[in-house]
Order: sequence, then structure tokens, then C-alpha cells
Amino acid sequence: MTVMKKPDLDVIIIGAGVAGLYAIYRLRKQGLQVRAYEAGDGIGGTWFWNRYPGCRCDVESMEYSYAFDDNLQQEWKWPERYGTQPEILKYLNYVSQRFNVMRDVQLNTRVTAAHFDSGTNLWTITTEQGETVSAPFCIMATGNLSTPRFPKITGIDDYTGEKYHTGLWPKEGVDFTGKVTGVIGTGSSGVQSIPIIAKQAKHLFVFQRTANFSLPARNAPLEPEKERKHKEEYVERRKAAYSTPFGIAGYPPPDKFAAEATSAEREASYEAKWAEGGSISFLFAYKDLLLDKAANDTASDFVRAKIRSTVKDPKTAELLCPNDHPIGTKRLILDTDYFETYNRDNVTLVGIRSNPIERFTRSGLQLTDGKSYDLDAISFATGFDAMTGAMREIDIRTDKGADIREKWQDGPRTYLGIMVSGFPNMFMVTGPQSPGVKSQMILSCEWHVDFIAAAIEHMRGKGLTHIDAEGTAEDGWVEHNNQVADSTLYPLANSWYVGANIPGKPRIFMPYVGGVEAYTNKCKQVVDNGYEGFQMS
Ligand code: NA7
Repeated sequence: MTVMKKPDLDVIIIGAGVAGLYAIYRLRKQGLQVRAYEAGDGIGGTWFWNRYPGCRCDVESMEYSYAFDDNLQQEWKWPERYGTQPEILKYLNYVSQRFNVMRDVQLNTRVTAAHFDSGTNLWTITTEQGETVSAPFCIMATGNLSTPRFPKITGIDDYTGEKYHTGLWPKEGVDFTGKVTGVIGTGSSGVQSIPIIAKQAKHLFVFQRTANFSLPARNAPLEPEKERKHKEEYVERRKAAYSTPFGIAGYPPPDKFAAEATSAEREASYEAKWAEGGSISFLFAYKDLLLDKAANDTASDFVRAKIRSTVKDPKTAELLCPNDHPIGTKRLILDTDYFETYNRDNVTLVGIRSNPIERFTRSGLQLTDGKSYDLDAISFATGFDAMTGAMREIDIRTDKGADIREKWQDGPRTYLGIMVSGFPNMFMVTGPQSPGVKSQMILSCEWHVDFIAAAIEHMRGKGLTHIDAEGTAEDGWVEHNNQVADSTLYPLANSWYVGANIPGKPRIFMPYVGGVEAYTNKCKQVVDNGYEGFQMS
């Protein structure tokens, strides 16, 4: 007779960032025994690791917060229009304490493997320390931008100066005063940190492979009247957010195509949005900015003209003008004085598109044409193995031979970004092929956790223990996801949305860009149809 081992928990949660923390709270309310395993020595995920100077959310702080408890959203006070990394981390720690979440978080614990056994119907995870834990359900709350990547360039380990990655920034901060320093990468992390590093450094060299579009954030202290009104309307605003493309209420959707306006009207409209700051309002100028190249060109040209009029040196200005993708098809960056920074005498922009970094040396780096730079410190703002990286770092497999690295060899395949067919009882929060990174992320995390919690509750109510996504449902969803992406301009850009920043990563459009409203309606329909596309037994 075999004695069945009693599982350690009802649900294992991997990661204690925004998603993991809410999952603990939500599932515990259902009487489930849960525990989150977190690699960091603190909670917060992305907001724990990305401590680089200038790190700030690009969604307004009154929106970028949890909606699950009205008292919480009423009592928390955001000081500025956009939350800084320290402020958001403070908020997440506050939430954790307020809801006593910490007792179910195990810090300093990196999960290396997760194996499912169909005989026992249990997931068993293994940690770096060799601990094993089992539970019938496992939730990957592992984040989308949580696997920082250094470029694979010869000699990187020979470099003896200070070396930092924006996504792994030291807690104690870095003082660049008096240093000749380099930043490699001009995505959001580079663009946010460059103006601040420039103010400290003796000299800053920015090594740019691709110029990116960036708009002024127009950050400012939060106006008390705006805050009061927002709080008064919070509950309705949160509800309304689900009927919008990005999960953010308060931005009237566009009612005109770009071609329906005269060029003077378009100019005035872009100018007003440029002055207002923020990316949603700008992309909402016309209906077809992300659908039609000619429409998009009008907005792209407007921003290029702004760059040219801001940056005094015409050669530098030209190098900063993005020319390989339509505006908005890569994450549209929000900055504070980014382009203005290139007017400083101590900042030099080095274009490395046609003259890439050949190698790192003991004292700095050398470009292909032989020119070398001696640098006291180098900051890598080179991004992440986005969306699939964190899960692929864990050895996820089942006793039936399913292996996530093999399954996703040609790109991720999921049903609704929530489950992967062949991996029973394993859920993802904001997995690939869900709106996640193309939405107000906290809203999407809450939506997924609520969906998962409801599915588990439904199963328990019916005495069911096993759930998997049907292969055909998954195929259909992947195809739908690709069709939606192909009907937009998004695939035209070499972005981390398609894995283009990781050499050798299969090129597939990973986020769902049909919008939050369409996506959440689809989820509701799935539930109304008895969890259509999921097999439960
Ligand atoms: P991103 O947006 O992926 O940006 C990474 C940057 O690093 C980008 O400019 C890359 O140039 C550059 N990069 C990457 N590898 C290299 C090499 N080998 N040589 C030179 N330059 C390189 O990451 P971020 O951290 O800035 O932002 C990620 C998200 O976090 C952001 O979208 C927000 O949502 C928050 P490339 O464009 O690939 O030519």
C-alpha cells in the first residue's frame, strides 16, 4: 500500500511582487493555505530590483495601485503624479504589513524547479537551498521584466571598473561624482537614469544602438484637488478601467482618424498632448495611430521635430531621432529632461548601430572602428529577457514529459496567458498572450489572480482537483493573439515585445494587444460557458 504524502500547502506562489502579494491575500481569504517563495531579500519584485536613479512608473500613481480594498486606496497618499521606485516599494511594503501578507512569504528563496506528478496530482518545487515543497496548485507570479540581461560581448568579465545593471541596482545607490562613466542602452531604464547620472558624473558617454521615442512625463507634486476628486470617484474609476484598452480610466478615447484633421489641427492636438505629458493621452490623439503607418508618421514626425528643436547639436539631434519604428510600437518612454541632457558639456552620445562595441577591455570598451573609451563605471541599461525569461529559468516539467523550455522553444504558447496546455494546475499571472505589459499592470494582476481564485473555488465546490488548458483552445488563442497583433503596427518594431533584444530568441509577438476590455470580456465569456477551453476533472 502506498501512503499518499499530504501536500505542504494548497497553493505554491512563486514570486512576491505585485502579483504574488495579492495572490496571498486573495487565496487566503478563500481559506487556502498558501506561501510565496521570493528570490529577493525583500518583497516588491520589479520595484525591489530596479533601484536605478530616476526609476519611476510611467502610469500615473493614482492609477498604478491596488483596487481590491477601498480603504487602502483612500488612505494611501501618493506625493507625485508618477510614483518613484522608492515610493512604490514603500507602498507595497505598506500593503504587505496592512494585510499581514508577510507571514506567508519566504524571502531569499530562489525556486529552481517545479515538477508535476500526475499520480499524486501535486506540484513540487525545489529551491536553490534544496528545500522541496508540494501543493496541488502552483502560481507563477514571476513577472514580465524580472530577468535582467547583460549583453554577450567579449571581455565583459575583464573590465575592472564598476559595473551595474539597472535591473540589479545596488540598494545603497551609486555615486557617480567625479567619474567618467558610460551608460549602454536607451530604453526606458537608460532614458530615466541618464539625466540624473549626467548631473553627477564628470563625463557621461551614452552608447546608443537604437534611438527611442520619449515624451515628457511632466511629473509634479499631486494636486490636492485632483487627488480628492480621484478618491471620490475611485470605485467607479476602477470599474470603468476595465472598459478601456489599457485598463486606465479617465482618457477619452479618440473619435477621429488622423487624416480627418488638417495638419494644423494635428499639430495643435499633438502640441497640447506634449504639454500635458504622458503616453496614453498622446497615443489617443487619433484612432489609427497604432493601426496605420501614414497616421503614425504624423505623430512620429511631430516628436522628431521636438527632438531637433530641443537638442542644440544637429548631429546629436539626428542621432537621437528614432527612424526604425513607428511611435508607440515599442514601449513609449516618459522622461524628465532626457533630450535636454544632451545639451550639457559633460554628455556625449555615441552611436553604436553601425559601429558596435567590439569588446570590453580592462579599463573600458572598444568599438569596432578601434576607438576606445576609458570608463570608471559602466551602467548596463540593456533590458530583460522579457515575458518568458523568468519561467524559462525554472525547470518546469511534468511526469508526462512536458517541459516548458521545449514547449516554448518557438515562442510562448498559452491559453489566455493564464495556463499552458500540458501543465495541469499551473497558473500564470499576466503570462504571455495576456494584456499585462500593455495595460495598467496592477489591474491585470488583480484580474488574473481573481480569475485563478474563482477557478479554484469553482473546482473545490464541485470536488474537482485537476485543471488544464485544452490544446485546441490554446492553439486558437495563440492564433487570435497573432492575428490581433498583425492587424496593428506593433510587429514592425524590434522590441522586447517580440523578444528582439535577446539574440536567438524566437520572434513572436508576446503581449495581447486587443485591449483590456476585449480581453476581460473574453475571460467572462469563458467562465459563463463553464470554463470553456479548460478541462476540469
Ligand atoms: P529595454 O527597453 O529592452 O532597453 C534596452 C536597451 O539596451 C535598448 O536601448 C537596447 O538597444 C540596448 N541594448 C541591448 N543590448 C545591447 C547591446 N548588446 N549593445 C548595445 N545596446 C544594447 O529595457 P529597459 O530596461 O530600458 O526597459 C524595459 C521596460 O521596463 C520598459 O519598457 C518599461 O516597461 C519598464 P536596442 O533597442 O535593442 O537596439
